[in-house]
Amino acid sequence: MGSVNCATDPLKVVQDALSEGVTMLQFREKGSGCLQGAHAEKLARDLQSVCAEYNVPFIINDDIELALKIDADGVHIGQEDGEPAMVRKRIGNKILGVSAHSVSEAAAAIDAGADYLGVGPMFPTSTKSDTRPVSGPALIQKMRQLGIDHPLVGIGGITPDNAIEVLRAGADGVAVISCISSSPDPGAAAERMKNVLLEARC
Ligand code: 3NM
Repeated sequence: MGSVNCATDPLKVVQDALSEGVTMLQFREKGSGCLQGAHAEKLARDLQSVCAEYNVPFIINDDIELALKIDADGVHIGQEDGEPAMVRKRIGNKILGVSAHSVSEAAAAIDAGADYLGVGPMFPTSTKSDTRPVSGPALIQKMRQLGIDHPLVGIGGITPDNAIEVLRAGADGVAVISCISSSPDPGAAAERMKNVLLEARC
């Protein structure tokens, strides 16, 4: 999430989401009206502190310099954000997540040292304008069938109503922005998602 995704105060959104069981946070300060420079850094540090309270890993999207500066737990990069192998070198043993939209992108990211892959878009989303065509959960299923056993997280348009399809396809988890951050009650939204995921696991 980033500040532009939030219907209410981003810190409160994250506090509520973490208190209801969100297990990892990625700071993604992007889009029109997003915070820049020192303002973005301040929000990152504040969110990092909240994550620390909940013992939840705090990852930064794209901005490797910021991740190193504030000693975040990791970095997430897209296919256009540089070579995963170079990023791995720069961040040492911090968590490295890479977005993958095909089996070949997934295999290359794993070879380069990715710890987990974000696979999407699972469903149509209006949160990110430059997404690839919707792949659907079938892409995750295909990755599993072809022997990819790395942690996979589905992303894009995921809600409590469709999350189960993503898990059934073989994902280890789901990544969401708007479903929680744009909700008038982010805590309730996170709780609903958690319950669906726990049920699916059973
Ligand atoms: N990456 P929401 S889709 C950040 O397909 C992002 O790689 C995607 O937001 C990808 O949960 C996406 O609101 C947007 O749909 C996710």
